[in-house]
Amino acid sequence: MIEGNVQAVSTKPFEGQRPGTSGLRKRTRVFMQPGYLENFVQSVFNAVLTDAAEGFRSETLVVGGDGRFYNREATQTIIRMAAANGFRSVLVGRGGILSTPAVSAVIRRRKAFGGLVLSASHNPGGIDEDFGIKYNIRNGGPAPEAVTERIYAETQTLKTYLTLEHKNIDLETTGTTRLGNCEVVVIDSLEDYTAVMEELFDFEKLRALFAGNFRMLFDAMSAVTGPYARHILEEKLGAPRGTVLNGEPLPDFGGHHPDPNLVHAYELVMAMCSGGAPDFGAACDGDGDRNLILGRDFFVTPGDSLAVIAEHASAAIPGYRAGLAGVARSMPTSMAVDRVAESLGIRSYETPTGWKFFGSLMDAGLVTLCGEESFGTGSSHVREKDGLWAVLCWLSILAATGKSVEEIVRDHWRRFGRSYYQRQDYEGLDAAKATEMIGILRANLSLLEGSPLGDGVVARADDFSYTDPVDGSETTQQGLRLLLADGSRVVLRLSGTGTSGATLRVYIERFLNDGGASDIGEVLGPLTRAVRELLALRERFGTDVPTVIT
Ligand code: VG1
Ligand code: CO
Repeated sequence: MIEGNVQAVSTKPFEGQRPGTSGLRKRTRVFMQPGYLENFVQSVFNAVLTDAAEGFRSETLVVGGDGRFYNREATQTIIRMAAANGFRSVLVGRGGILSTPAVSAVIRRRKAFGGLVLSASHNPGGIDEDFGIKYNIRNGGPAPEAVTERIYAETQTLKTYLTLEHKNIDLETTGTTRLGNCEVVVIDSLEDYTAVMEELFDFEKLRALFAGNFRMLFDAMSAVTGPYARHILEEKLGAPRGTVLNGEPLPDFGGHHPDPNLVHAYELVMAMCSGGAPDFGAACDGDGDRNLILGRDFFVTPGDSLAVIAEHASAAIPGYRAGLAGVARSMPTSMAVDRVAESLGIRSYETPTGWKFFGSLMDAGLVTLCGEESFGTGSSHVREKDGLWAVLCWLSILAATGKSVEEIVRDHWRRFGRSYYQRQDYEGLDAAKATEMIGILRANLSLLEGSPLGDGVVARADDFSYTDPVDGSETTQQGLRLLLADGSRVVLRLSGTGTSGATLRVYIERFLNDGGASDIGEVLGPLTRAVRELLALRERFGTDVPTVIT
């Protein structure tokens, strides 16, 4: 029996609580409506109750977020609801703070039942910006689609949620508070994550790197990785103070997009292009699962970064000394890593967009490394993509090879050839028109086969669907693919993480075994222009200029 004063509060379903690519993301004010967050959280609990052996009585829930506006209030609400729903314990990051990979690490190391991550990731934060919540399962990874669909079904019929009356928990100090039968433990947000990094990487060697002339800049973008990066890079590895820029997590991320790409991480990009730039630059997103890798005046695309890490992991990183079981990438991600996998004699799996599809492959021991074109890289050490981990991978490769970032990538291109690759985003489109456009193209895909596109010919056109090789689950409509006769590709899909309007993502890739010497604009130009015409972007939306190119 739960002590205290559990209350069943009557509620009515809210529309639109279906989790997208990565959890439920909405405007913050939408989340702040009475009952909105509560309904979703109760729906999660209802949906996963049958996965718990004896109800939640012997189970632990992890809660943490990226510190954005409403993080603390939401954390207090979830603590009360978890206690009322009978959880044995709730582990909360101090200050309500846990990066996404840290949530995954805590769930795994402390054998928790699952966790709730409060974040809208790279989306801006603030009362007029975005908030989000995502449920992670026992393996530490995002709930697979079968679970998110169950959650969504619950949101549509929910009548009551459970909570109890209790004053707010002090989130600022580590320690334990009892709420009825539930132990609420405020934990050090950095401890579990740092321990995992120390298991994987040779901190001695990295300390020696910083003890020499090597210098880096890390931009935490006023988001969650600030404390993690300061602790690991500056305190543990001895990088000079000031290595971490924007290291204080702010509820509105200083008014910026915490999205580590060439557009939004401009402060870092400028520093890396200036005279006297350091050897290495990196940044992470709002919740710490994405990464940007820069050399001196040199940008490493996420697809190349994944391929380079795969190429060097076993030689440069102790945690991967035994080699890689396999690799996986989301379908729109460049095929660079496939070539490395081939040379290593391991398999490369192609999954739909979103980290939830990698979990079953990692659990089954089929893959060690995974990556997405959207600045996400990770491995089986947790079940989320992991920004700082990628930074430590690069530091390890730099230390092991003694080469510069640019030399490492150019060596890679010489050995494997280069996937010239770009993602062109058109944000803020009219959602109905965008959906209609994709629908028309989907219906006419077969007509495109055999017809010219830019300077090539479409050999095959399809709508990507995926059957999970481990559990057999099927996922359809994951992106339109135009596969050209020369191996080039164009992929088109609509974003599943936005909160207003639609974002069209156009992914363009062309492989050349030219040592990487060509100009990317020239290589991709003809296909870029042809796709704009094919989609009649100007006619439909009044513009054919992408808002962000990565
Ligand atoms: C985007 C990316 C996808 C990534 C997802 C969550 O999704 O394309 O690769 O997994 O964001 O990343 P979409 O549906 O908008 O294309 V994160 O760091 O925002 O949790
Ligand atoms: Co993120």
